[in-house]
Amino acid sequence: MTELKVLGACPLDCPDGCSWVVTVRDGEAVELRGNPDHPYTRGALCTKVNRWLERASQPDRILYPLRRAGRKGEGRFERITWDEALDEIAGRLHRIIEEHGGQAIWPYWGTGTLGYLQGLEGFAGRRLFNALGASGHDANICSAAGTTGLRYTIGRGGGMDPEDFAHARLIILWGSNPLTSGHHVWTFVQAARRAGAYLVAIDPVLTRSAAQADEHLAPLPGTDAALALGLLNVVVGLGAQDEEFLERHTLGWPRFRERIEEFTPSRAAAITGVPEEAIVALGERIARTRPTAIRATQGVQRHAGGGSALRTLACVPGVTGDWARRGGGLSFSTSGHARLNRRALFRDDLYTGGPRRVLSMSRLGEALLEADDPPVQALFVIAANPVGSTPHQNRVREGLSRDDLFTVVLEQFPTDTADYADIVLPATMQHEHADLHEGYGHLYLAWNEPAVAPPGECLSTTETFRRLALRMGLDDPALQDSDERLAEQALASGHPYLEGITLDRLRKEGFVRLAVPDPFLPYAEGFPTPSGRLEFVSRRAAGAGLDPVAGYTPPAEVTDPERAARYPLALISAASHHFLNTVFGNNEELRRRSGDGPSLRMHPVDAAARGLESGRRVRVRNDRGAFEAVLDVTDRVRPGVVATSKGHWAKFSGGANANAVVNEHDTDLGGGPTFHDTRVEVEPR
Ligand SMILES: Nc1nc2c(c(=O)[nH]1)N[C@H]1C(S)=C(S)[C@@H](COP(=O)(O)OP(=O)(O)OC[C@H]3O[C@@H](n4cnc5c(=O)[nH]c(N)nc54)[C@H](O)[C@@H]3O)O[C@H]1N2
Ligand SMILES: Nc1nc2c(c(=O)[nH]1)N[C@H]1C(S)=C(S)[C@@H](COP(=O)(O)OP(=O)(O)OC[C@H]3O[C@@H](n4cnc5c(=O)[nH]c(N)nc54)[C@H](O)[C@@H]3O)O[C@H]1N2
Ligand SMILES: [Mo]
Repeated sequence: MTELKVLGACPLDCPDGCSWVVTVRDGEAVELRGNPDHPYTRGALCTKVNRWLERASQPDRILYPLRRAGRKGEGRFERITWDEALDEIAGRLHRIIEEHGGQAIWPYWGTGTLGYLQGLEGFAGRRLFNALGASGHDANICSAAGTTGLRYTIGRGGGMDPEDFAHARLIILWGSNPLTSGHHVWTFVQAARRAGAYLVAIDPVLTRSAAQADEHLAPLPGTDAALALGLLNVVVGLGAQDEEFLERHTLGWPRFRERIEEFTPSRAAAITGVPEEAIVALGERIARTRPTAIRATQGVQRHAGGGSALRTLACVPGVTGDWARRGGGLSFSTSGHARLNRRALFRDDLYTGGPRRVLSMSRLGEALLEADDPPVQALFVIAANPVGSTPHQNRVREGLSRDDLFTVVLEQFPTDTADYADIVLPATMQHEHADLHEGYGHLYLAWNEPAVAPPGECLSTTETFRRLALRMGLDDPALQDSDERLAEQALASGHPYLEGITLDRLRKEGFVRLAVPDPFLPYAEGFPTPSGRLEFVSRRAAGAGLDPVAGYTPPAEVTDPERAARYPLALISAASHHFLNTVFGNNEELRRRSGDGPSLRMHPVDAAARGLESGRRVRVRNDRGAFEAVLDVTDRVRPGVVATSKGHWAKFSGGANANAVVNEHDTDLGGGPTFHDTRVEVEPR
């Protein structure tokens, strides 16, 4: 018997990017555990990833290439060989390119893995799609709004080191539910609390995390920037702004101050629905507590004004000077900090077409149904499940049903999206392939060494596209680079934060902290904006036709009175505790724990008005579609708001999930989706 311990990393779309250890006995993975040596994730995985190996050997795993044998959407397939699959794909692509040009091909990359080799961070296969002259893909579904907003204010999406929450005296969880969506930050939050820090949660829902806080404010969804301005009004009223920081490190303070003065606590209360006394009390607490740290993640920016929300939230530590203090500032993501060489990975110089058309990930239905210059003729779905995860489910289904569309899905499981494929290609899972990772919630890089051989005929994404390139007669050697070679190219950016981090070292140690200064205060000495300062007022924003001054942009549906008259309830569909987006949505035990389909939390006042009680099956609907849920009547949501969770597979939930009612609508900045900015009515089923 031989036994090996192989170091790897969780690839899922979660800020924590856990380090793990796989025990391999006689070539078989028998155990997968958190790596106790990792300073951020410290050996603990989550309820979902604890079932990783169980998932890998689930009976529904796709092990062979498949060709559609039924109608699109029906999910009937026959097994074919890799040779047949590659021949068919290459033949179809050659014909499509001849007739419509390369831009009729759309590589639709999702977030199933964030790896730099196999997944979204490195856009696996991008070199091949460049060589084919394919359309570009704007991967805006998750954090584009917030990242764009932050770029205007602080120059980059990356914020404070989450480990430094341990040094904060006041922590504000602002539209963030870490006990569900990335629990390792909690270690550092708890360390701060043991030292006396106060914890506030700002969330329309009393989440798992909010329930642990010292104080909870429940604003109307999408009104956070107005709340931030109201809080700053109190801070400035007390003269608690950091004049020295404002003078040395910010741009446009007098104009921003005028804006703050427009948002009195009573006006902020009227917009947000948060009591005026609570705004005054929290404003006073911020005024007197240094350092204050804000954890604002993606929930707060899934609204029409979501870009402005982050743009304005990042101004708060600009006014208090907390960006210069350890344990102060704002943490949205850390992904701006690891400076891997994307250009070397992407090789956009291989692109062969004319000006490149870029299609929006969040508007798949629209692009499939309406794009005509040229129409999308071939869709590659790579580590994505858009039927489950993308807005306006019915339009997505309609688009994917087009007879003239050739759809290839690279997948591990027969998802709601795979059901629409012409060809399904069997994909490896993380412990079966190599990858390079950063976390978007910490400052460590990781190497994931393959632990076992893939089952059946599964191939990694990189290998799939190497083979397809050859089959298509493309002979540029860059299309054949090995995984190790790609990783070396990504690491060779020459940036000081990557100094001393080689593939050899990563392989040996599993993970390495970026070579950042200690402590890491990214903006203590200046900001990567055009002025080198935190920009309350942005010329770039003005140039893009936006308000030059950071401020409040209202949501699209939540505060629209006409829509509210037709659909009185605002729906939030945030992270499910038991799934990771739609990954694990087909795991029996996790499905059972999640209640076997969506639930819907509703305030007792709203339930009484509809004669509904807990346990009742309801239909959640608007003019775009409907989904079914089981009602949970609770005062854990504010009146006027209902809450469900994302990630449920439509095929196990009566044919639809929350995205049946979500609009294809762009956020103010970054072109992101507006999942939590959706109005509905709820009725008995
Ligand atoms: N268990 C689990 N973990 C996950 C995921 C998962 O599906 N399951 N998904 C992963 C991914 S892809 C991402 S992007 C992150 C997302 O994780 P988060 O950043 O936490 O984002 P959400 O889950 O969308 O929403 C977080 C909270 O914001 C609240 N919220 C919604 N609208 C508003 C608002 O207008 N204002 C305020 N103040 N709060 C609001 C919601 O009620 C919710 O409690 O988590 C990752 N981690
Ligand atoms: N209503 C609502 N919808 C949402 C959200 C919300 O808050 N509310 N959140 C949005 C967010 S934040 C995100 S990031 C998106 C995510 O949306 P998607 O990017 O579509 O992610 P998933 O639905 O998880 O689908 C990922 C798929 O990749 C597959 N996969 C995993 N690893 C690999 C691999 O190595 N190779 C291949 N080929 N496949 C792999 C998995 O089996 C899974 O089916 O969802 C969004 N959808
Ligand atoms: Mo996400």
